[in-house]
Amino acid sequence: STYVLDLNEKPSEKCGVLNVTKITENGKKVRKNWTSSWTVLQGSSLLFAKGQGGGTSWVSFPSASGPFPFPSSLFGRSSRSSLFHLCTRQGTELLIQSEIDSVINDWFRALTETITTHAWE
Ligand code: I3S
Repeated sequence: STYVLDLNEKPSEKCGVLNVTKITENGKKVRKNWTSSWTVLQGSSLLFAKGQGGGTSWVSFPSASGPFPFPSSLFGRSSRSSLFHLCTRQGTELLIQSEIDSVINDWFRALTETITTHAWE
């Protein structure tokens, strides 16, 4: 689904560039397609920019539901390090990765907080 981002609505909690791929969509396994994407965490939505400039649209993953799997569940999912696995209630699973350990650790912390905060919404 597309989410129209109103930047005046609320300041974003976090933004930056991450490598992202879906591994499952609506419960079905899909082929990985790693892309580097401008990513914004706002409220309970995680937004990935598609396209650039005036043509930017946003792919939203609202209602991300925890708990995050333990790192061991990443075994066999990717040869990349510094990544984590995010599941949404809609049955979409993403792998989120950065070359920089501290970057991925910060995102993991921010998303864990978001999921905890919005768990009962
Ligand atoms: O789980 P896989 O199949 O080892 O994932 C790799 C593939 O998705 C590959 O694409 P092709 O199947 O089109 O070759 C990607 O280029 C790789 O990046 C994937 O492996 P990593 O370990 O980077 O997630």
